[in-house]
Amino acid sequence: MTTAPSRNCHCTQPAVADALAQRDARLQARIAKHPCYSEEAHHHYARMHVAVAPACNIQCNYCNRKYDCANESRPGVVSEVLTPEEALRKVLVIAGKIPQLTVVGIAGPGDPLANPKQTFRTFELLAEHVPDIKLCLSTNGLNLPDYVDRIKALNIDHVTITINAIDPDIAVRIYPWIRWQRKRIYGKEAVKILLERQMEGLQALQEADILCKVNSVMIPGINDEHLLEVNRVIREKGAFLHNIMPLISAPEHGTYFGLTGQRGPTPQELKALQDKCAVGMKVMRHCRQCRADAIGLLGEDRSQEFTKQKFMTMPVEYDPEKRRLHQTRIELERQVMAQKKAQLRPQTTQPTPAILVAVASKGGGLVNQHFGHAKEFMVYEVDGQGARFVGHRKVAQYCQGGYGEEATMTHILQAIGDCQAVLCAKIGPCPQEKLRQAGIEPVEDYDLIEVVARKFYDRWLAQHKEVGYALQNAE
Ligand code: CLF
Ligand code: SF4
Repeated sequence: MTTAPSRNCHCTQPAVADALAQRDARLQARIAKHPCYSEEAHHHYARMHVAVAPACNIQCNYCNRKYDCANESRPGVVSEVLTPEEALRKVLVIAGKIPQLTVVGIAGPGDPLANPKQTFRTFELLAEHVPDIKLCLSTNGLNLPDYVDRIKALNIDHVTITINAIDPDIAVRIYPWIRWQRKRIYGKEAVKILLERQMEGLQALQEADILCKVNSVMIPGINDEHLLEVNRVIREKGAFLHNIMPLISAPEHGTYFGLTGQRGPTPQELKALQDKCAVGMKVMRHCRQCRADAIGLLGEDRSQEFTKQKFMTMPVEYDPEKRRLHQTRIELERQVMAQKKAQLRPQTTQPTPAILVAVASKGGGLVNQHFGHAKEFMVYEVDGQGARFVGHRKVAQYCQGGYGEEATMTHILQAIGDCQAVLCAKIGPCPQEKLRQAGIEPVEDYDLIEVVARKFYDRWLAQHKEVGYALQNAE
């Protein structure tokens, strides 16, 4: 049986397309200045964390309770705990000094929702006194279902849940116990409660129209393959973004995994899993596993400039109008950059080989940092279609004031050995030579990352075609 086309068909399809476009535009506006939820925004906007939440209600095997919550932080980092009033003062000081600060998050040092009094008092103060800043929260999820209404009422639009497993048999290898209804519960009984509560929380966020990012710590041999299943389930339940972070475990951190020799993934393993998960949903690759008192652009850590002793004596210069003007200038720059990027048409529709390049950048989406000053390199995958950010690699800074460069170069070569080039604003003759010896091309330039990457790729491809033709002829 054939069905006659609906008489509404032609007029409803554009309407549906319009509605979808409007929904996308609304979504885009919600994340446009959030450096974690938007990869593009992280080149321009800063976040800070206020460490007001010391206690935790679960134990993760990658966490040592002396340090910050490792669900968002690198293990081994200790942050100064603040009262809600101190946190407000800190934000007022820093919002004046860093006008591109758009987000304040609470991510520890324990679990924010295991410290609801301090967490929500802080959010209330911030909502009242710094209304132009977005609020953000990261939790293990155990207490989340109890607080979604309160989160919504405070207009907290971004919530992260760390979900490392959906299968209790796997989760039990990650979490030894939880504290639940005033009792400590161990083993499978504990993880079943935790996983149920995480799913319930995710569902409630979805119903409340709060954007949810899921963090997962990739632990090779325990949950690495299983994270594909986690990805599928959270996608179905409406999570907005999946942030798969590498386990960091070293014996000196004193964590269970560190002491038992559990390794973290290699950058290649992490990228392979992120690539698989990226097929069905947005994947975050620019996470820096920040401290619970992190400040600045992702990748720069200015927390030591604003210790409690320092910020308590600094003047409050918060000025919403100045901040608005500064951010307007950023948005104009972004528009210019977007136009420039739009002119970079794909070089070819034919598949061309993909290569990796390492980029030294201080932010702004530019190649604008000296090789010797970089503490991390951003890694881009480039092919005939364009350049895509795929991760970053922390390195020891090459310039050590004349000492120790040999050792730092060894470390840098280990970190970016799979890249074909380093794109940077300047590089001295000595490191240039060492990079070339390792088969990595040093490229000096100052422009949009995508522009410099494309110029290098075009040269690289032309050379490799020539080599390919020469080899073919030789045969
Ligand atoms: Fe902080 Fe987290 Fe909010 Fe960002 S961090 S609470 S969502 S404002 Fe960002 Fe830092 Fe990664 Fe977290 S880079 S650790 S994902
Ligand atoms: Fe540590 Fe965070 Fe896990 Fe609590 S939730 S045990 S603070 S990593």
